[in-house]
Amino acid sequence: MTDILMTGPYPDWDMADLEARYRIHKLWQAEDKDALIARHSGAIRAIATRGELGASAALMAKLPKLEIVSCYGVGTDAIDLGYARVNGILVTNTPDVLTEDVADIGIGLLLAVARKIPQADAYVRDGSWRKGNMGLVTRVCGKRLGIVGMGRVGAAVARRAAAFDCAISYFDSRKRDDLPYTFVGDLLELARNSEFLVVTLAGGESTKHIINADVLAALGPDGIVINISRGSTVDETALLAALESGAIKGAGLDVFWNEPTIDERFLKLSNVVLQPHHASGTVETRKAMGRLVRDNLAAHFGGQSLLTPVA
Ligand code: 8YV
Repeated sequence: MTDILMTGPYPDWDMADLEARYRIHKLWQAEDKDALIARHSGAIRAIATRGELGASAALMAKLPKLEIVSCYGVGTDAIDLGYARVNGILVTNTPDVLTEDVADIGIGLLLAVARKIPQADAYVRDGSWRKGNMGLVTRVCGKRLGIVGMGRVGAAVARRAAAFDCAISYFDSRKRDDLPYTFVGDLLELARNSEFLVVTLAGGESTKHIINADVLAALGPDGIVINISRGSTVDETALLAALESGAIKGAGLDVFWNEPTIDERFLKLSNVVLQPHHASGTVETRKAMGRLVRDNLAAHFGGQSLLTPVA
């Protein structure tokens, strides 16, 4: 049996299949992780990881027989791709299958923040409604929506926002000639001309803190930020200051800098809607993600081409 190191759990339906085919070493359950790795380092040929957990160079370096890292997630920012490339370690991820669900949450968070859906729910439950009507909220349809990062998820958010009659502009490292939305090469200009910013960029050094104090100031006091990418893309110190001072109106956040131990200041804010990094967390998408991880591993160990290799 082939030995696989798993950094975190998958749903039962994936675990059952993986455990039937491979010898699985569960890093997250090990009291002494180094001891587990040392015991099996000569046998482990694959790492099955999750987007947020990734695989560091330090971990891969401890596994001399490592051939492949298969990631349950599209984002590979937590995997040291440079180390993998230099050492001939293949990497796979789960693109496409999660795009639509992540985009749904982008729009869902925008509606939740602008229309104050959680507050409205609480208003009904706690009896406030019997004493009078709730205050008015912010419209979403027809507004100017800026998308930061026009990849698969960005395009899926744009398709949904178009159905809300939003005027859609986007910032990216390149213009997408295949899409009808307005390209803005300057992020500050995009923020200045948008009422809502939806961040869908990949994580990593090149996008770290790209949403900074200047961008938030340019978005202004009527602006709402939605982050469905990685916590690293937003300067959280600047975001928290802007939310606390009213320099922006609100934020909808699925991802955070220090997950899952997020900055407690977020919990005190009434102008945010928070999600536990769960944008792809539907049964349908997670089944497809798990299948892709397992199919990539089966393809590799069966001598076939990978389904979704990371370049
Ligand atoms: C998952 C993700 O929540 O795809 C990604 O990059 O971050 C998410 O879809 C995560 O990978 C599941 O562990």
